[in-house]
Amino acid sequence: MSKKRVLSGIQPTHDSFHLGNYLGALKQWVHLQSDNDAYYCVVDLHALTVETDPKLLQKRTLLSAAQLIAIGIDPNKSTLFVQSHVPAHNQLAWVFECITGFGEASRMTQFKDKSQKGGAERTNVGLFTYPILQAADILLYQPDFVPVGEDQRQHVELTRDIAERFNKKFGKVFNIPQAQIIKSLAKINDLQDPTAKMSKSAASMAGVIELLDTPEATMKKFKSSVTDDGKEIKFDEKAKPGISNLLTIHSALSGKSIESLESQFSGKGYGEFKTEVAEIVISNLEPITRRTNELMSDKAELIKILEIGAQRANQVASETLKSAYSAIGLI
Ligand code: ATP
Ligand code: LTN
Repeated sequence: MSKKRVLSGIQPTHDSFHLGNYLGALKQWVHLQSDNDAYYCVVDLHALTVETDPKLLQKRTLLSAAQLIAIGIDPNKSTLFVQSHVPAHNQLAWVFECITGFGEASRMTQFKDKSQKGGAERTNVGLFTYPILQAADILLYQPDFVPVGEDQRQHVELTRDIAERFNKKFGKVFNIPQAQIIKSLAKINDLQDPTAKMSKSAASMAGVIELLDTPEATMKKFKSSVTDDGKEIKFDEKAKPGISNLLTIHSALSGKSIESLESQFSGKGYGEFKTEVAEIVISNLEPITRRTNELMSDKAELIKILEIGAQRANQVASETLKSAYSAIGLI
């Protein structure tokens, strides 16, 4: 049986990915590359919707690619590339913009949220057409599945609608992909506010564990994580959101079940438990940081890896673009 194709993307909007990205999504990417034909893209064009300093964007694009390799995305198994290295993304996005309704795009909740938060002043047209560029990212590679978090379900639905509309009007060019909503075995919450998800856009980074944090910083964040009432190490999201979050993190990294952790820590105090969770996180992150730094210390080599990825991506993408252009009447 031929391999299924998967495609996903992540924005280089921060220096470091966080534990929520890693345990909730990126570990799944690593897992998926073994049995599938995987395409993973650092979506730098999407990151332009947020105002960034050019030097910082360059650095973050490389850091994102380096972290993906460091967590185990193997550029020999997966096609790892940077979105702006494949011009077909913009070229197809224009075609899609011309077959997407204004009302349809206006209904995207991510656009509504972000434009409301930023206000009219900071809302650019790119933020509005963002999901259409995402549809091009996806459909160019004819994937079967798009592994994403729940928040991206609506964008994948729009992608399917665009593909179906195009195929119906102009003949079948696109495979209709399915969203593979990553049921985060691990939904990781903020260590300072364990009722909110760990997020890059949190007001304070004190409860956000970044993959590239130093061991000291990680230890400090765990030690000062919020403490619930009572003394017992028990999983109870309502009564003990803080401890439950730490149990989830431990379990996701150690592979031990929550029940076995509860009995392992029975009779032990919060302090000892927090330290042990911090230690397991540190020992998992240490090789990731080391490998990321190694890759960043030889940027020429890293760029070479990304160029090879871009070549492979360009081959597939330019074929699809050619079919789409021809179907719609561009000579
Ligand atoms: P923002 O809060 O700015 O939207 P984010 O930190 O949520 O950013 P994204 O770039 O939206 O990160 O997410 C990348 C991937 O990581 C998505 O697939 C998302 O579902 C997953 N993810 C993000 N945060 C968590 C979390 N706390 N727990 C589990 N998965 C997460
Ligand atoms: N919008 C996504 C990132 C993204 C993406 C994609 C995901 C851009 N293009 C294509 C999957 C497939 C996000 O914010 N997580």
